[in-house]
Amino acid sequence: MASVEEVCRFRGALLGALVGDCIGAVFETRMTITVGSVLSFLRGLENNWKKQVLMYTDDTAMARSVVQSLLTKPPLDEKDLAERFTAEYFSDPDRGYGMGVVHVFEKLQSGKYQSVFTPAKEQFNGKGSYGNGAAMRVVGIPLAFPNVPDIIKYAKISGELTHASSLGYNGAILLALAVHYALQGVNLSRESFLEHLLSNMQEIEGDEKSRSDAVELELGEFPYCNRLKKIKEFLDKGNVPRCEVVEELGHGVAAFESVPTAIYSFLRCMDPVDDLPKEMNSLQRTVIFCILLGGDTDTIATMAGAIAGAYHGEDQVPELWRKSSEGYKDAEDWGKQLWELYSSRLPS
Ligand code: F2R
Ligand code: MG
Ligand code: MG
Ligand code: MG
Repeated sequence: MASVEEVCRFRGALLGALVGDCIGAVFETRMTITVGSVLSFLRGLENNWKKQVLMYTDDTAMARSVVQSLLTKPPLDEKDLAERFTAEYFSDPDRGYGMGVVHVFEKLQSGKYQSVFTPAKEQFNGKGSYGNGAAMRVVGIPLAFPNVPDIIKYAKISGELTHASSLGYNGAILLALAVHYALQGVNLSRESFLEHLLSNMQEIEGDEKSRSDAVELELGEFPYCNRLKKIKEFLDKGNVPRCEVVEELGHGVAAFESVPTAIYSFLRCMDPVDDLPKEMNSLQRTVIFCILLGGDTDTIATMAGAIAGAYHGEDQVPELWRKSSEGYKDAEDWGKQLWELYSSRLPS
């Protein structure tokens, strides 16, 4: 792969995540969203550009902290990352953070970052959060580390700062691996992409904590693997109605009800979608498809946008979407810097 093409994928991942969050946030928590309302909103951007900036939410605020920490304190300094999350939250708390995670920031700050994993372990009566907050911000990890063991290790550590339930950090690992495989582009078929994820997750979900956390929540063992199998079934079936996608894969704030949905949306939108304009590219379709599912639209769209951007590259992020999104220049700059870091870690 030529270096220009590689940089384009790294920028694509960060920009895809950014536009997914910024556009998805407009529709967050709505349950019924029509194609007409999303297209009309997007057309309105043309008239409003420069007047109205689409603000990013907690998803991007935290993803930015991960990227900045990876770039300045390699390979990953958990104390630095905890401090960045907390400083960012207290400097700008109105970005739509999860209800539980703010207690982690309060305890991290009052505990002076002495034991950075403890506050997350105390969440939800000691069970830890299974929210999608660890996954929504993880995109920087697969852009900084080229090999699977490092991605698993650092996605888990970065997740555990706020999400001690294995359902929370395993969602982050799954999303990070999806971005990693997406960076291969067309060199990897849709089938191989899913097979790689399934094989990695079988090992990850086989550990004792993953098994017991899943059973305790009555999800059954191997919840992510089972959802990856459902994704394959849906893709084989073809045109699965959106209501069935929501019914089976979810659109909620839990990682297990949103990370698989984002992966499905990316894979589904490689092909045209019946009720979306034919001229739209795959990344545009992916972001809009996620929004049309309703529920946690910013987070599902940011996760799917990251995968789609890594696969299709920044050229598929429309200029108007990019320039309407707060902080897009940082995403462009950091994409290049992460590519340099990633390349420096490739075996010579
Ligand atoms: N918070 C939101 N959206 C709500 C509406 C925001 C609105 N626009 C506004 O501005 O006010 N979105 C953001 O939160 C999600 C990420 O959350 P995160 O970081 O995982 O937080 P938390 O608090 O740890 O978990 C989220 C919720 O999940 C439930 N939950 C998690 N673990 C649980 C457990 N063990 N037992 C029971 N419930 C658990 C709780 O309801 C948590 O509050 C993203 O959507 C982001 O965009
Ligand atoms: Mg958000
Ligand atoms: Mg939490
Ligand atoms: Mg959200």
